[in-house]
Amino acid sequence: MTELREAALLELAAGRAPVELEADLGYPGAPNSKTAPGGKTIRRLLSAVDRQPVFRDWLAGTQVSAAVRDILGEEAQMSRAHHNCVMTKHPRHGSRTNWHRDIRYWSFGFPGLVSMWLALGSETRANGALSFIPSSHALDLPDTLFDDRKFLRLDVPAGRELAKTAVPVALEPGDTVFFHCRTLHAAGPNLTDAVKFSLVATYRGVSNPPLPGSRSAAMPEIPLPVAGVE
Ligand SMILES: O=C(O)CCC(=O)C(=O)O
Repeated sequence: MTELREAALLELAAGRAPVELEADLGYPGAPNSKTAPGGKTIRRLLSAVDRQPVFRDWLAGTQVSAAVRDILGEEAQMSRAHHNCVMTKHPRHGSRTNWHRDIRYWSFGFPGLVSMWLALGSETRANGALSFIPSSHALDLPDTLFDDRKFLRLDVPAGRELAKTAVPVALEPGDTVFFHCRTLHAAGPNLTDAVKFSLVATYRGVSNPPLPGSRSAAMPEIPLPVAGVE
């Protein structure tokens, strides 16, 4: 954990591309533009797996592989195209993320992927921890319940009722959450004065490749160690 955290701090200080800025996303609370105050605030240090060996060792290592295999029920690969980042949430300019499903812009044979979120420090309501809507991966929700960016609409009663069932998940450093790519989740802003760091990745089973030609297929994936030869 110390090595992972130190690597994350180094990478943020260096700010090397590829990064995604809060201003790129434009979520609630983000700076309006790259030239506005806080406009260069980093939201994601992308390509985590190609930044520091310690990230790759964790993200495609035996511990995570075993958990992912258990969850997916088959051998798995890590996507380079989705998540694969150190997610940072900054005080002041770090934005809120409204209710969404990770699969919303991804293209795979079927929606059976799992995301992994490793807390590199404490995650609490105060610094923008995640909340989840339990069992929402199994709900067949109409498109009309989502806005044009595929966030759950809270201006309709059904959306508000669903959001009431949310469970906030406080994490200690080293706690890891695995969640279904259809599970609705959200996170608030960071009201503390320290940056929050999380290492985030997504995995798919070998039977579920990305659709050819899609953004999901645009980068080579990373096969995880297989059972028995770890
Ligand atoms: O930390 C956050 O704001 C949540 C990020 C998130 O859910 C996502 O990028 O899918």
